Amino acid sequence: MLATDTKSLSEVKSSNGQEPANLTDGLTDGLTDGLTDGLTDGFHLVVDALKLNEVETIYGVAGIPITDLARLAQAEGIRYIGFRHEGSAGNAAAITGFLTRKPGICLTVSAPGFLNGLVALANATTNGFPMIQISGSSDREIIDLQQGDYEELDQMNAAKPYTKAAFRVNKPEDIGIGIARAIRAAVSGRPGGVYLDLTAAVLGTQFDADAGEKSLVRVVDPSPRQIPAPESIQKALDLLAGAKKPLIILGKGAAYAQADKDIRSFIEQTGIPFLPMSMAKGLLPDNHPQSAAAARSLVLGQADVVMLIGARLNWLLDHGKAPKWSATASFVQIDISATEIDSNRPINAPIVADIGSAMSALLEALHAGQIQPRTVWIKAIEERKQQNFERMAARLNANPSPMNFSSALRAIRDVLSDRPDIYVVNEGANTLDFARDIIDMHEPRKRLDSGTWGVMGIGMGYAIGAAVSSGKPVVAIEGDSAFGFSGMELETICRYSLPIVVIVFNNGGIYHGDDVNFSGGADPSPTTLMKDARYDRLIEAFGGVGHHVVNPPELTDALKEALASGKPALINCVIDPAAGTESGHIGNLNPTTKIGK
Ligand code: ADP
Ligand code: TPW
Ligand code: MG
Repeated sequence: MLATDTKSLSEVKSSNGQEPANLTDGLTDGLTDGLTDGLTDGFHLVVDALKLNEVETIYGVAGIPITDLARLAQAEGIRYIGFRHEGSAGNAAAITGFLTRKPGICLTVSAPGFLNGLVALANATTNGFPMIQISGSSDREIIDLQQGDYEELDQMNAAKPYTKAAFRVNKPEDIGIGIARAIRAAVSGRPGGVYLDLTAAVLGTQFDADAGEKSLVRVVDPSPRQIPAPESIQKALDLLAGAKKPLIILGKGAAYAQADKDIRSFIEQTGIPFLPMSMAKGLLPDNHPQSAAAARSLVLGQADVVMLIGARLNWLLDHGKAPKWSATASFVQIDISATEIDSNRPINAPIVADIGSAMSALLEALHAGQIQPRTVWIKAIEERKQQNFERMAARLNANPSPMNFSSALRAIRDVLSDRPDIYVVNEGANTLDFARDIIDMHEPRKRLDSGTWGVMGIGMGYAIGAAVSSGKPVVAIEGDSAFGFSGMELETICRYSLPIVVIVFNNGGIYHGDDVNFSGGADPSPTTLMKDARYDRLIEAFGGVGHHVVNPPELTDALKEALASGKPALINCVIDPAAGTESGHIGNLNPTTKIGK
């Protein structure tokens, strides 16, 4: 059914034999009267199924064939947040999944809208965030014969390689089971992105209301506990008990698990130093005495027994290999995904379980004094931390003009230090690396960043998802390049009047703003962005407040004012174009030509 959007709405209504007084009334009447008339349709069944499973928010971009679905969801009390690009809607859904442990929902139109959303869905899968992308699709028969339908694409099969699961609903009576399967696939085991294809025909088809209601499924216990084998707990404790230089690494799986109290308890009872991965910062406060973050290279290089809690040994941890790591270290790994074990390095004591169950089993089996890191280990870490704190303080307290990353971040850190409730979204290269090291987090799941892929473009989507799902303020610290990937969502932020402050670290480029065109021609270099761009003026176009700052006191004032207002704001923060380094802190991964440019 490829009627225009308004036509399809009136088709649904006319089935009730009533003219709605206005759109919203009509939709509400349509739902209840449809039932008394004995008829429902795919649109209504999708909304009913989502409501039955306590979906509170849909993030999307409207158009054929899902416009009425968005309208109906809104009319029925699901919050609908309309975006300017599906990538950002998808990112908002993904981060909502991470924060709430329920799948975030992204709604997209067929073919191009679907593909725009797919990057975010793939990113959710890569990061282990539960998300469902629901997309309308065109006529199956025409797609399969490639006869050139409006927005023709075999979406389900396109989605498969990038998702945890991909389903298509071909009959309205299967909507309930399709949504149930999508929810369960998204949140069970290692969470991930799930694609759910709804054909235009399924959405528009009318169906017996009683049978429709009976076809809906309320998912029971979608992410069941995965209890660890007792012997795996014992083995892990034995290994840790024999350690001289133990270390715990907390990853975003540990943050996702929401087992905050037990994780902290285990760390404090054992006295083991811990290192948080970037999105696990704040699980224990960054200023906790056992944090080894400021002695990272020392602890990675010297630990003899390492316990990974919800962290993969991927590139972010140098694959667990020498020279960054000791070649002789033994490993404990807690992960819900059995196939993660031994992925990069042999794991001596795997605990395949959900982290909540694993931590409580560990705490239960742990005897007082059983695990005791050697004093020399703790002292060595403490000394390295002090050295590094001093080095960092020197950089933070310098006051170069123009600002560099450290001096700007010092100002932000000081404003945020008494606002642990604020979410920090962060992307960029230098902007990401410096902010991760300088901005301390004090509460779990408050830092949201480029994650496993190091992807650009999550900024505004994550900020909107966090603000909408939590009702709390968000500060997004963005490289000027990073911001550009989702910058148009400033309009979305202003339209919904969300408490989001965007700080653009404007160094005029990808990595830095002083690169040259080796041809000697007039075009800017590949990494150069507009010099002296005024990003603050963008938000003013939508009624938000723009600030332009060139030194730390101005930045402090602007941020304080923006946070006090609770309104959308953007601070254009001028950073020395020469301050950044190529690829930030991962220049080692950047191949360069040795032959001359
Ligand atoms: P980081 O990037 O912070 O190091 P990763 O995303 O690489 O973290 O790793 C997270 C790991 O946590 C994944 O291997 C995932 O399977 C695991 N995980 C996610 N949720 C849970 C959970 N509830 N219980 C156990 N493991 C989990
Ligand atoms: C989807 C490649 C990594 S970091 C970056 C790009 C384009 C931008 C760095 O500049 P920025 O930060 O944000 O101004 P700063 O402080 O160093 O100047 N496309 C995608 N993802 C990635 N990671 C890239 C390109 C990249
Ligand atoms: Mg930049």
